[in-house]
Amino acid sequence: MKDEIFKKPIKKQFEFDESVASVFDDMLERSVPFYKEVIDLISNLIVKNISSNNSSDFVISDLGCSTAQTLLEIYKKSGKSVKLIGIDNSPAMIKRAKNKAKAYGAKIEFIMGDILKEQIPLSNVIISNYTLQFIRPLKREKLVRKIYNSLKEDGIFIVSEKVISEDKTLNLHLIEEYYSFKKKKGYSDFEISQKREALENVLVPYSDKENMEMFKNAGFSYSEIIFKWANFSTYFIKKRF
Ligand code: GEK
Repeated sequence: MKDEIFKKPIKKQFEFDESVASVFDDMLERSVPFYKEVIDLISNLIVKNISSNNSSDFVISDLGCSTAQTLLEIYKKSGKSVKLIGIDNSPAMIKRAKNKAKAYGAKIEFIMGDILKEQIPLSNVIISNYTLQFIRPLKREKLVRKIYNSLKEDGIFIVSEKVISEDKTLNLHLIEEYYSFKKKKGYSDFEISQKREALENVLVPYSDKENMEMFKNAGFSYSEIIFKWANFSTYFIKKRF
Protein backbone atom coordinates (compact mmCIF):
# COMPACT_ATOMS: atom_id res chain seq x y z
CA MET A 1 0.00 0.00 0.00
CA LYS A 2 1.27 3.50 -0.88
CA ASP A 3 2.34 5.80 1.96
CA GLU A 4 0.06 8.86 1.87
CA ILE A 5 -0.02 9.46 5.64
CA PHE A 6 1.41 12.97 5.55
CA LYS A 7 -0.72 14.23 2.65
CA LYS A 8 -3.33 15.39 5.18
CA PRO A 9 -2.51 17.82 8.02
CA ILE A 10 -1.38 15.80 11.04
CA LYS A 11 -2.41 16.35 14.62
CA LYS A 12 0.00 14.14 16.55
CA GLN A 13 3.61 13.08 16.91
CA PHE A 14 4.85 10.19 14.81
CA GLU A 15 3.81 6.75 16.11
CA PHE A 16 4.27 3.22 14.80
CA ASP A 17 0.52 2.61 14.78
CA GLU A 18 -1.78 0.66 12.46
CA SER A 19 -1.84 3.37 9.76
CA VAL A 20 1.99 3.57 9.63
CA ALA A 21 2.39 -0.24 9.71
CA SER A 22 -0.05 -0.67 6.81
CA VAL A 23 2.13 1.43 4.47
CA PHE A 24 5.47 0.74 6.15
CA ASP A 25 7.30 -1.23 3.46
CA ASP A 26 6.53 1.48 0.88
CA MET A 27 7.42 4.22 3.41
CA LEU A 28 10.85 2.75 4.15
CA GLU A 29 11.77 2.18 0.52
CA ARG A 30 10.90 5.78 -0.33
CA SER A 31 12.26 7.37 2.90
CA VAL A 32 15.47 5.49 3.63
CA PRO A 33 18.13 5.96 0.94
CA PHE A 34 19.47 2.64 -0.38
CA TYR A 35 17.28 0.66 2.04
CA LYS A 36 17.30 -2.46 -0.18
CA GLU A 37 21.05 -2.23 -0.80
CA VAL A 38 21.75 -1.93 2.93
CA ILE A 39 19.66 -5.01 3.72
CA ASP A 40 21.35 -6.87 0.88
CA LEU A 41 24.82 -5.90 2.14
CA ILE A 42 24.25 -6.72 5.80
CA SER A 43 22.46 -10.00 5.09
CA ASN A 44 25.39 -11.08 2.88
CA LEU A 45 27.88 -10.21 5.63
CA ILE A 46 25.82 -12.08 8.21
CA VAL A 47 25.57 -15.18 6.00
CA LYS A 48 29.37 -15.16 5.54
CA ASN A 49 29.64 -15.11 9.33
CA ILE A 50 27.26 -18.03 9.75
CA SER A 51 29.37 -20.14 7.38
CA SER A 52 32.40 -19.78 9.63
CA ASN A 53 30.39 -20.87 12.69
CA ASN A 54 28.26 -23.84 13.67
CA SER A 55 24.93 -22.80 12.12
CA SER A 56 22.73 -24.98 14.35
CA ASP A 57 23.16 -22.72 17.39
CA PHE A 58 23.63 -19.44 15.51
CA VAL A 59 21.24 -16.79 16.85
CA ILE A 60 20.36 -13.53 15.05
CA SER A 61 18.21 -10.96 16.82
CA ASP A 62 16.72 -7.90 15.14
CA LEU A 63 15.77 -5.07 17.52
CA GLY A 64 13.02 -2.90 16.01
CA CYS A 65 12.36 -5.53 13.35
CA SER A 66 9.19 -3.78 12.05
CA THR A 67 7.69 -5.98 9.31
CA ALA A 68 10.70 -8.37 9.33
CA GLN A 69 12.20 -7.32 5.97
CA THR A 70 15.77 -7.93 7.17
CA LEU A 71 15.06 -11.21 8.96
CA LEU A 72 13.25 -12.55 5.88
CA GLU A 73 16.20 -11.60 3.66
CA ILE A 74 18.56 -13.46 6.02
CA TYR A 75 16.16 -16.42 6.07
CA LYS A 76 16.12 -16.55 2.25
CA LYS A 77 19.92 -16.47 2.05
CA SER A 78 20.86 -18.64 5.01
CA GLY A 79 18.42 -21.51 4.82
CA LYS A 80 16.56 -22.83 7.80
CA SER A 81 19.26 -23.73 10.29
CA VAL A 82 19.80 -20.43 12.10
CA LYS A 83 17.58 -19.07 14.83
CA LEU A 84 15.93 -15.76 13.89
CA ILE A 85 14.34 -13.52 16.51
CA GLY A 86 12.56 -10.19 15.94
CA ILE A 87 11.64 -7.74 18.69
CA ASP A 88 9.35 -4.74 18.23
CA ASN A 89 6.95 -2.93 20.55
CA SER A 90 4.38 -2.10 17.86
CA PRO A 91 1.58 -4.70 17.76
CA ALA A 92 0.68 -3.58 14.20
CA MET A 93 4.27 -4.20 13.01
CA ILE A 94 4.51 -7.60 14.72
CA LYS A 95 1.18 -8.65 13.20
CA ARG A 96 2.49 -7.87 9.70
CA ALA A 97 5.86 -9.46 10.42
CA LYS A 98 4.14 -12.69 11.51
CA ASN A 99 1.93 -12.75 8.41
CA LYS A 100 4.89 -12.22 6.11
CA ALA A 101 6.96 -14.91 7.85
CA LYS A 102 4.03 -17.31 7.52
CA ALA A 103 3.67 -16.51 3.81
CA TYR A 104 7.37 -17.34 3.27
CA GLY A 105 7.21 -20.41 5.50
CA ALA A 106 9.97 -18.83 7.58
CA LYS A 107 10.40 -19.92 11.19
CA ILE A 108 11.01 -16.64 13.02
CA GLU A 109 10.33 -16.00 16.69
CA PHE A 110 8.69 -12.63 17.34
CA ILE A 111 8.67 -10.85 20.68
CA MET A 112 6.22 -7.99 21.04
CA GLY A 113 7.93 -5.79 23.60
CA ASP A 114 10.07 -2.80 24.46
CA ILE A 115 13.76 -3.39 23.72
CA LEU A 116 14.56 -1.30 26.79
CA LYS A 117 12.73 -3.76 29.03
CA GLU A 118 12.85 -7.14 27.26
CA GLN A 119 15.70 -9.51 27.89
CA ILE A 120 17.63 -9.72 24.61
CA PRO A 121 18.43 -13.37 23.76
CA LEU A 122 22.13 -14.35 23.79
CA SER A 123 23.02 -13.82 20.11
CA ASN A 124 25.81 -14.17 17.56
CA VAL A 125 24.48 -11.18 15.65
CA ILE A 126 22.29 -8.33 16.84
CA ILE A 127 20.86 -5.96 14.24
CA SER A 128 19.24 -2.64 14.97
CA ASN A 129 18.42 -0.75 11.80
CA TYR A 130 16.99 2.78 12.04
CA THR A 131 15.74 2.11 15.60
CA LEU A 132 18.32 3.42 18.14
CA GLN A 133 17.46 6.90 16.80
CA PHE A 134 14.00 6.51 18.40
CA ILE A 135 15.42 5.68 21.85
CA ARG A 136 15.70 8.66 24.22
CA PRO A 137 19.38 9.70 24.42
CA LEU A 138 19.41 9.17 28.21
CA LYS A 139 18.45 5.51 27.72
CA ARG A 140 20.37 4.83 24.50
CA GLU A 141 23.81 4.29 26.08
CA LYS A 142 22.38 1.84 28.59
CA LEU A 143 20.61 -0.08 25.82
CA VAL A 144 23.84 -0.37 23.81
CA ARG A 145 25.55 -1.76 26.92
CA LYS A 146 22.72 -4.29 27.28
CA ILE A 147 23.21 -5.25 23.61
CA TYR A 148 26.95 -5.73 24.26
CA ASN A 149 26.15 -8.06 27.16
CA SER A 150 23.64 -10.00 25.04
CA LEU A 151 26.26 -10.88 22.39
CA LYS A 152 28.44 -13.98 22.39
CA GLU A 153 32.20 -13.31 22.69
CA ASP A 154 32.74 -13.21 18.89
CA GLY A 155 29.42 -11.42 18.37
CA ILE A 156 28.63 -8.71 15.86
CA PHE A 157 26.33 -5.72 16.18
CA ILE A 158 24.99 -4.13 13.00
CA VAL A 159 23.40 -0.72 13.23
CA SER A 160 21.93 1.69 10.68
CA GLU A 161 20.96 5.21 11.66
CA LYS A 162 20.01 8.59 10.36
CA VAL A 163 22.91 10.82 11.44
CA ILE A 164 23.83 14.48 11.73
CA SER A 165 27.02 16.14 10.56
CA GLU A 166 29.07 18.08 13.12
CA ASP A 167 29.63 20.77 10.48
CA LYS A 168 26.47 22.93 10.50
CA THR A 169 26.64 23.97 6.85
CA LEU A 170 27.37 20.48 5.62
CA ASN A 171 24.56 19.19 7.83
CA LEU A 172 22.07 21.58 6.17
CA HIS A 173 23.28 20.63 2.71
CA LEU A 174 23.03 16.91 3.45
CA ILE A 175 19.46 17.38 4.75
CA GLU A 176 18.62 19.25 1.52
CA GLU A 177 20.05 16.32 -0.45
CA TYR A 178 17.89 13.97 1.59
CA TYR A 179 14.74 16.00 0.91
CA SER A 180 15.47 16.03 -2.80
CA PHE A 181 15.88 12.22 -2.59
CA LYS A 182 12.39 12.06 -1.03
CA LYS A 183 10.96 14.34 -3.71
CA LYS A 184 12.40 12.09 -6.40
CA LYS A 185 10.65 9.20 -4.67
CA GLY A 186 7.32 11.03 -5.07
CA TYR A 187 6.82 12.84 -1.74
CA SER A 188 5.58 16.45 -1.95
CA ASP A 189 7.12 19.39 -0.04
CA PHE A 190 4.03 19.37 2.19
CA GLU A 191 4.39 15.66 3.05
CA ILE A 192 8.11 16.12 3.74
CA SER A 193 7.60 19.07 6.09
CA GLN A 194 4.67 17.38 7.88
CA LYS A 195 6.74 14.25 8.55
CA ARG A 196 9.66 16.39 9.73
CA GLU A 197 7.31 18.05 12.25
CA ALA A 198 5.83 14.75 13.41
CA LEU A 199 9.32 13.33 14.00
CA GLU A 200 10.53 16.39 15.94
CA ASN A 201 11.79 15.15 19.35
CA VAL A 202 10.80 11.58 18.44
CA LEU A 203 13.75 10.79 16.17
CA VAL A 204 16.98 12.08 17.73
CA PRO A 205 20.01 11.41 15.48
CA TYR A 206 23.63 11.38 16.66
CA SER A 207 26.71 12.15 14.59
CA ASP A 208 28.93 9.29 13.38
CA LYS A 209 31.49 10.34 16.00
CA GLU A 210 28.91 10.24 18.82
CA ASN A 211 27.62 6.85 17.70
CA MET A 212 31.09 5.34 17.49
CA GLU A 213 31.98 6.75 20.91
CA MET A 214 28.79 5.23 22.31
CA PHE A 215 29.75 1.80 20.91
CA LYS A 216 33.26 2.11 22.36
CA ASN A 217 31.97 3.24 25.77
CA ALA A 218 29.68 0.21 25.87
CA GLY A 219 32.74 -2.05 25.54
CA PHE A 220 32.85 -2.81 21.81
CA SER A 221 36.41 -3.17 20.45
CA TYR A 222 35.84 -2.26 16.80
CA SER A 223 33.40 -0.27 14.73
CA GLU A 224 33.45 0.69 11.09
CA ILE A 225 31.08 2.50 8.75
CA ILE A 226 30.32 0.00 5.98
CA PHE A 227 27.79 2.13 4.13
CA LYS A 228 27.10 5.83 4.05
CA TRP A 229 24.92 8.09 1.97
CA ALA A 230 24.51 11.76 3.05
CA ASN A 231 22.90 11.66 6.51
CA PHE A 232 22.49 7.86 6.78
CA SER A 233 25.14 5.44 8.08
CA THR A 234 25.48 1.70 8.62
CA TYR A 235 28.00 0.42 11.18
CA PHE A 236 29.63 -2.99 11.58
CA ILE A 237 30.63 -3.37 15.22
CA LYS A 238 32.57 -6.20 16.87
CA LYS A 239 32.56 -7.21 20.51
CA ARG A 240 36.13 -8.53 20.22
CA PHE A 241 38.64 -7.50 17.55
C1 GEK B 1 13.80 -2.23 8.98
N1 GEK B 1 14.56 -2.20 11.30
O1 GEK B 1 12.88 -2.57 8.23
N2 GEK B 1 11.13 -1.21 21.59
C2 GEK B 1 10.86 -2.00 20.53
N3 GEK B 1 10.67 -1.51 19.27
C3 GEK B 1 10.75 -0.18 19.10
C4 GEK B 1 11.03 0.70 20.17
C5 GEK B 1 11.22 0.13 21.47
N4 GEK B 1 11.50 0.89 22.54
N5 GEK B 1 11.03 1.99 19.70
C6 GEK B 1 10.76 1.90 18.38
N6 GEK B 1 10.58 0.60 18.02
C7 GEK B 1 13.44 -1.90 10.41
C8 GEK B 1 12.97 -0.47 10.50
S1 GEK B 1 11.67 1.35 12.08
C9 GEK B 1 12.51 2.70 11.46
C10 GEK B 1 12.83 0.05 11.88
C11 GEK B 1 11.68 3.81 10.92
C12 GEK B 1 10.29 0.05 16.69
C13 GEK B 1 9.10 0.68 15.98
O2 GEK B 1 7.89 0.09 16.36
C14 GEK B 1 9.46 0.44 14.51
O3 GEK B 1 8.90 -0.74 14.01
C15 GEK B 1 10.98 0.35 14.52
O4 GEK B 1 11.40 0.35 15.87
C16 GEK B 1 11.69 1.52 13.80
O5 GEK B 1 14.98 -2.12 8.63
O6 GEK B 1 10.47 3.73 10.87
O7 GEK B 1 12.34 4.85 10.52
